[in-house]
Amino acid sequence: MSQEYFPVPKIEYEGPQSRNPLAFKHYNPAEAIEGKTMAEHLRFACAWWHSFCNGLSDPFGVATRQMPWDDATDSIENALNRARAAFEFFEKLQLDLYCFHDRDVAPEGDNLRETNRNLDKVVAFLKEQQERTGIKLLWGTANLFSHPRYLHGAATSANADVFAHAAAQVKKAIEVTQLLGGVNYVFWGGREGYTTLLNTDMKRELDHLARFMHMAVDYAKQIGFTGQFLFEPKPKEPTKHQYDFDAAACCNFLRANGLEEHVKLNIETNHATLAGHTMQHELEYAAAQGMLGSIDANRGDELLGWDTDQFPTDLYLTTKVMLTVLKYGGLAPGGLNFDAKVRRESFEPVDLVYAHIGGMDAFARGLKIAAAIRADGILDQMLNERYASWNEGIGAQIEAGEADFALLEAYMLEKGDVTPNKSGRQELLENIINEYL
Ligand code: XUL
Ligand code: CO
Repeated sequence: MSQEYFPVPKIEYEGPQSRNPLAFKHYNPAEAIEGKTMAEHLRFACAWWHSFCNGLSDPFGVATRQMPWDDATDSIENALNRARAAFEFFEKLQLDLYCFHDRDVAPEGDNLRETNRNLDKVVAFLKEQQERTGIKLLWGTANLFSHPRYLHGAATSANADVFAHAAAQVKKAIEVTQLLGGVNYVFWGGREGYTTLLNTDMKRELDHLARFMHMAVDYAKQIGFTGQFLFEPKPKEPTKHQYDFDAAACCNFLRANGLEEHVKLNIETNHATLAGHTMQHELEYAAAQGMLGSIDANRGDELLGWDTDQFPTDLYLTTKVMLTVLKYGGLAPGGLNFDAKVRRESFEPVDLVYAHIGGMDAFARGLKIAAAIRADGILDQMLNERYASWNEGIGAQIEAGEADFALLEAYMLEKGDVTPNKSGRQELLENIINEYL
């Protein structure tokens, strides 16, 4: 038997009464809610980079994490061991899906040809492991930000050769995502943004980014890749200003460049809060535009102003996320990818197990609570009542496009003034949510 990297048994559902820290208390994959299983609703995915590559160094200190699968070399054997650890982890945690960047799974070589060969070797192993376990790829992506060649960005670099290298890298990343049956492909900005406008031609850079994404869409079509493309908003980090700032900026960019038919959004909690929004705001905005594709599930820290990528454990947050997800009919082919890492002080392999159990249980509870609130119907009822004036009379006429300014003036001259407003009832609504937590 190959080496065991995570010293835990398979994590099973034991129910809310269990005191076993190595069990799910709420995530019961086969349990049906609103006609689908929990596994189908939640579509949990593991993020390869944080889980198996990130040693947890920070600007003040070196890596602390024990990673017994990693010999700190750039060898293929090391990459394969990392993959063995990953699949052991997915199986033990009942994670049906995973996500990766090309450079997470295979080392960069001396040139692009060698790098692609490295990737092919590891991807063949990943395919075998997927076939052995039934675990699938939620999305693939390309790392266009770690290597020094990308210091000015990739598709928005001032250097055309960098654009070309990034294009070649994304071409290959789409190919391996297709080979592994990935159902989405993600574009996160990386260093697509700027630090000072003094050296930046913003218009030119935005045009280049659009051209780049069109090339990806065209290539996918050419090779028959049918996965969903996703654009991931983030307002800052690593650059001062990222072009993919928030859901609204991303929707505008996609529409302005004729990409809205081909690309949806991957919304991440900590990116939403860095942009000064709540996660639910970003989800509602994207979904209302028909652009909600997938979720990177994590959270920030309310006292820290950077991307802490913590595991989500706040039930209020997961409940609100699941209320929006259920309202818009679910996430598939998207999913809930834990784009999260353990704290630098939590350096043992078992900490990654606790982290995922916590995140999965928090979302399972959020799902159950959201479904109970929906079954009760009180929130919907109060919302409908608040907008009741639009259901008939002048409101219905406006919504149907049957009114103009002259008609509304005549209506109001006749009426004299508006009917009194109703209370917004925010405090009562917040009390109602708390009753279900
Ligand atoms: C960075 C981030 C990325 C993307 C994939 O903040 O979220 O990991 O999700 O490139
Ligand atoms: Co992310």
